[in-house]
Amino acid sequence: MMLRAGFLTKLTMRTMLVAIALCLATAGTSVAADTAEVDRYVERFNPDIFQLDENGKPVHEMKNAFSSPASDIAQDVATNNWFNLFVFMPFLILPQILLLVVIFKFRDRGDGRKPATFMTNHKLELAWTAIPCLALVIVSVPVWELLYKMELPPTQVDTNNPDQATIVKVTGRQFAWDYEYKHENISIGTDAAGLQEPLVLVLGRTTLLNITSNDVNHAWWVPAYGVKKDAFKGRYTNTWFTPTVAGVFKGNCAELCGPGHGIMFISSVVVTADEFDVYKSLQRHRADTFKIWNQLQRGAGETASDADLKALVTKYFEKDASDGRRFALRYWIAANFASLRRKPQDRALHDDVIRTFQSKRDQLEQLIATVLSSPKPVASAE
Ligand SMILES: [Cu+2]
Repeated sequence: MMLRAGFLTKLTMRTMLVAIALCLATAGTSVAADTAEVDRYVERFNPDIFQLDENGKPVHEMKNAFSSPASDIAQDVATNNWFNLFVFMPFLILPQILLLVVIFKFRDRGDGRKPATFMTNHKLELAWTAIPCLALVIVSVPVWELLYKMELPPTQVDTNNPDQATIVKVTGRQFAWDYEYKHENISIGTDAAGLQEPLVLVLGRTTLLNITSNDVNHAWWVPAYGVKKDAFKGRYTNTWFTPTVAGVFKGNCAELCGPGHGIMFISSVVVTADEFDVYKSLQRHRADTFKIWNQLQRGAGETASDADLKALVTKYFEKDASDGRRFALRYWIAANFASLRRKPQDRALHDDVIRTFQSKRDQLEQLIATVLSSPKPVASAE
C-alpha cells in the first residue's frame, strides 16, 4: 500500500513537473513571438533604409518611376515616357540609316565622277522642320494632360474622408522633412537618433501633399511615386498620388539647399489600411512613452533603477491599460533602440546601446508584465 502511494506521488509529481515545464516553454515562446511581432512592426514602419544584405547590396533600393512605378501618377509618367520614346525613336534611327546609305551609295568609286555641290532643298528643309514640330505637338498632348492631372486629385475622391484621402503637410528644413497628417493628427519628423522618419502611406488611398519649407528652397522627390515638387518658405505647393505598390520607397531632396543636401533623404512606406490603423494607434501613445524611454536609456554605462522605471510604467498605464497602449510602449522602446543602433551619433552611447539593449528591453518587458498583472491601486480621495 505504502509502495503504491509512493508510486502515485511520484507519478503526480512527474506529471506536475512536466506540466510546469510545458507552461514555462509555452510562456517562453509566447514572449519571444511577442517581441518578434514588435520587431516586425519596427521594421515595417521605420525600416533601416541603408541596410545591406550579406552580399553588401542595399536591401531597399532606390526605385524609379520608369522601371518600377509605385503610384498611379508614376504609372502615367512611365506610359508617357514609353510613348515619347516611340514617337521620337524614328528621329534617332532614321538619320543613322540615311548616313549609312549616303556613305555607301555616294562613295568615291575611283571613276572620276564629281560630287554634287548643291546647298539647299527647300522642300526637304520644310519637311524636316515640319515633321519634328508635328511630333512635338503629338507628344505634348498626353504630357499636358498628365501635368494637368497632377495638379488636383480625382473629383470622385472625397478628401474630407480619411478612408479615401491622406492629407499631409510636408515641411522641408535643413536637412530633414517634417510630416503632419491632417485627419490623423500625427506629427513626425526625425526619430530618437535624429534620423529621418518615413512617410507612412496606405496602399490604394489617395495621398495629398501640401509642401512648404522652413528655411531655404527644397524639393520633395520620391522617384517611384513619380513626384518631385519644390518646397518654398512662405508658400505651399501641392501634389497628389495614389500608392499602388506596398513596400519601402526612397527619395532625396532635389533642390540644392546647403551642405547637408546630399544626405537630406526621404523614405516612404506603403502599408495596408489595417497596418495603418496600428500605426495610428502607435503614434497616439508615442508622446507618453518619452519619459520611460529617457529613464531607460540614460547616459552610457548608467542603468535605470527598477523603482523609478516601475513608477513611470505604472503612471503610463494609469491613463489606459489597453493592449494597444501596451503594444505602443513596447514598440517605441524597440523602435528607439533600433534607431540608436543604426546611427552612432555618440560612440559611447551607441556601444552601450548595442551591449545593453537586450537586458534593458527584458527589464521593461518584465516591468510591464508586473505592473499590468498587479491589482489596480485604489484611487486616492485627493
Ligand atoms: Cu536639398
